Amino acid sequence: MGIKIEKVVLREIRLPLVHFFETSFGRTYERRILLVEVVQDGISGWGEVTCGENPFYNEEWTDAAWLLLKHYIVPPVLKRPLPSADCVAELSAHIRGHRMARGGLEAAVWDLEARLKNVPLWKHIGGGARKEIPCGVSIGIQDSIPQLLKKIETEVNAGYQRIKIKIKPGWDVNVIREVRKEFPSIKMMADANSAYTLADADHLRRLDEFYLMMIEQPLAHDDIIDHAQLQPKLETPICLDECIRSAHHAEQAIALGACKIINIKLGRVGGFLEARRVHDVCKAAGIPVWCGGMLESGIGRAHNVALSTLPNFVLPGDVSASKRYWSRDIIEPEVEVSPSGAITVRDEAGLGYAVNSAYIKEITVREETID
Ligand code: OSB
Ligand code: MG
Repeated sequence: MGIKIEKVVLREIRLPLVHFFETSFGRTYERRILLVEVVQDGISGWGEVTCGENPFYNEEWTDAAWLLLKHYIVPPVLKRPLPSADCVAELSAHIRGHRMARGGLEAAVWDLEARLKNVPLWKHIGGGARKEIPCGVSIGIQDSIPQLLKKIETEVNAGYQRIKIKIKPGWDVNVIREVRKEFPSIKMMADANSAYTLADADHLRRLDEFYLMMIEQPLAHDDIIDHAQLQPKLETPICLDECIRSAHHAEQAIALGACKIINIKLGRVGGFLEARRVHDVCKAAGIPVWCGGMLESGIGRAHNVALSTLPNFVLPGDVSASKRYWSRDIIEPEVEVSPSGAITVRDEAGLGYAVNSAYIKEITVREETID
């Protein structure tokens, strides 16, 4: 069965976060999310561009992604027979960077194809290794340590299987020590979002005594080689996030010993085709992976659930319940997490969740149809 997309609708929605989210590169109160709807024969596939509001996590941001989609990414796929969703990534492969913008469209076409075939997206991408997705949470930098301890307690009581704490210089060893004192046996990790340099190696080594599962992306966003220098100096395994934008980067990082774990984000690598390639490279090398998050709305969250059913997603990811982020999500039902800290995979076709178009309409601040 071929695909022939009649039109693509771009929408920007505004969604205020229930609680601000702070990383080493800044604080977010409200998300500006681009949704991509691809339509064929009256059936819609949905994608989400997972970039931030500012070009701080990587080079992408909401306004740039809109222009990229409109001028470069959407036109080549329109009104043209495509053998399968597998072929979409290639049509924008000449674009440097901007993988989240590319991935937003690519994921929408995977959803569309799954719906046309009437199969769940997880099955369509070759997943299905588990029906229960183990969940962790990512907790941002707080105004005080007591506030952080309180948040952690809430999430541990909710059943989440591991706690990730954002760190930056001045909010790291001192904070992790207090958390460990209070929670001696939880599975815990730290994410620095590139806030350190190799000159901080001795400082980062002080985290070893807290037996973290891993430290995520301590060094520069584009520097695999420095991570390869750092890893032998630490007992704590390094997990790469920002550095891994393709399967080739994963191969290089693994060959150099730059990490022992990789976080896969669907958008960061440009969609399902490349995410699966990264997954396969890691699996062959014995490197476990987990699914990262970008404060997604329900649509991106549903994609992440599907991705997390591939066999090598063996560690709890950052895919957690909708209600941690939004007072109301744009899908129905919302993503829910069980008291044992897992999301049950759904069997409906495509995303497995209904997209609430009426609510999306209410919170849309701009919309453009490309046909
Ligand atoms: O580095 O994993 C990250 C959020 C925005 C940008 C980067 C990151 C994050 C998170 C949040 O850690 C994960 C989530 O809860 O969606
Ligand atoms: Mg990260």
